[in-house]
Amino acid sequence: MSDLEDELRAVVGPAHVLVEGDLRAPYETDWTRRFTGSARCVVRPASTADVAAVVRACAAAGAPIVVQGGNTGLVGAGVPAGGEVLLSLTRLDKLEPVDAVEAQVTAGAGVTLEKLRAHARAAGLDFGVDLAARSAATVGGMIATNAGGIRVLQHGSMRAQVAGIEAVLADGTVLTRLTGLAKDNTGYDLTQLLAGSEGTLAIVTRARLRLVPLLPARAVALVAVAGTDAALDLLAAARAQLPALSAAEIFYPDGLELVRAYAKLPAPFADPAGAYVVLECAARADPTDDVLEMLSTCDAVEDATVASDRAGLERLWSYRESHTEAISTAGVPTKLDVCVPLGELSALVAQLPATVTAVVPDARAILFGHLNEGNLHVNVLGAGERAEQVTDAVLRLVATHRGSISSEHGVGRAKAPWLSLSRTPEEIAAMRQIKTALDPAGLLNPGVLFD
Ligand code: 2HG
Ligand code: ZN
Repeated sequence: MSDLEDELRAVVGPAHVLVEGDLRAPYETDWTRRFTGSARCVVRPASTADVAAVVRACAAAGAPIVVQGGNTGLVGAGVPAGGEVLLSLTRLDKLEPVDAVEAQVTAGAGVTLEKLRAHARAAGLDFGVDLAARSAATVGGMIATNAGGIRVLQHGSMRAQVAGIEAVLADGTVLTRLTGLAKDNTGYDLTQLLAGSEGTLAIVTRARLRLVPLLPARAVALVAVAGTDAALDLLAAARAQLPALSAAEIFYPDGLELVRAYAKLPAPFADPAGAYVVLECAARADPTDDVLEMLSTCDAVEDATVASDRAGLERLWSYRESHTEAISTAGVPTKLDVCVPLGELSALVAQLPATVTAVVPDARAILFGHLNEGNLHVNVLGAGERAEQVTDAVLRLVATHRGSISSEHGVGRAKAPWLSLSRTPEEIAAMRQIKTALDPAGLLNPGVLFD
């Protein structure tokens, strides 16, 4: 094996440089099975110093790098296109003690969301971002993609939780800014620049994260409504009347059918509905009465079921959270993650099925997502070889509704050809200048973000 692999072995130890195909394989295909490519080798550093040494060695050899966290990304940004050194950061899993006065914690890039959350909760606090892939998704990947999830309504997305960052630049330089000062106007905010940069500007190795109050009392309502317009009426009522509102999600009958078959769940209501909304309130005292009162006065509600005990919460959430897995069991989906102003959502939902079948008559689009942000996950089953044409048709439709072609999953490789539907030529040129300034040789995540 070449000099570079030997150098990498000297940095991380021979056991953590994987060159054989079967050892590399789990890192080379994404969760959806749609994106796959072979890496030159997989390297698993255990510290920031290791990452810096690995990057220096790769830079000297001119070897491109693809960075991977929990490999739960959905836009092909964390798997190789072909021939890169794959840097897996899951061994950077150190969690420092919670700072209860600042309500902050420093976490390694490889810490999973589930571990971070348990750590925060053990200290009487909580983490503000939550998403279905919590057992595998990592802090570094969530920062790199500016992950969203089900609590954006209450706490904002990942970037809002990041108070500081440590990262390795493309030449191996380490930037460390982990103090987490509440006010700090001393020039460019490099932390926020890296959040959402999809591993194209630097490699996040540690982060200083904000924590939020732990709200132990929760009430969840699964609500049947006539369709998207009624769901928006319900959302408006919930936003106006429920200060403790922490999540507002939507799904439709075809998604429900897949989820019921996959998760063996009963029909939630006696009669089918046009759409289903999950509302959650989180507070220090049981918010159930407030939820019931809002539901009883909102005309959009056709039927509803409410739970506040742990098993009931999990059961109602599973109708929404099982969508991704249920869809993947039915086939390899073309995943689109779009967002439109709420005033455009109904029209988009109405137009999507015909937009998809105009390209592939047998394909179908399963829609679900984060109602509060107008963020729809459009999962197309049956697109086959025409996935690109379906993507093109849907993303162009979204652009006509003044929407974003990627609401929370990022651009990755999957959406890079369509970036200009969401960003102006001037913005893209400025973004490219930043990329060139920080990674002149284009070694970090080539092909991600920019086509
Ligand atoms: C979710 O909201 C995730 O559940 C995954 O963002 C969405 O599978 C998807 O398309
Ligand atoms: Zn989502």
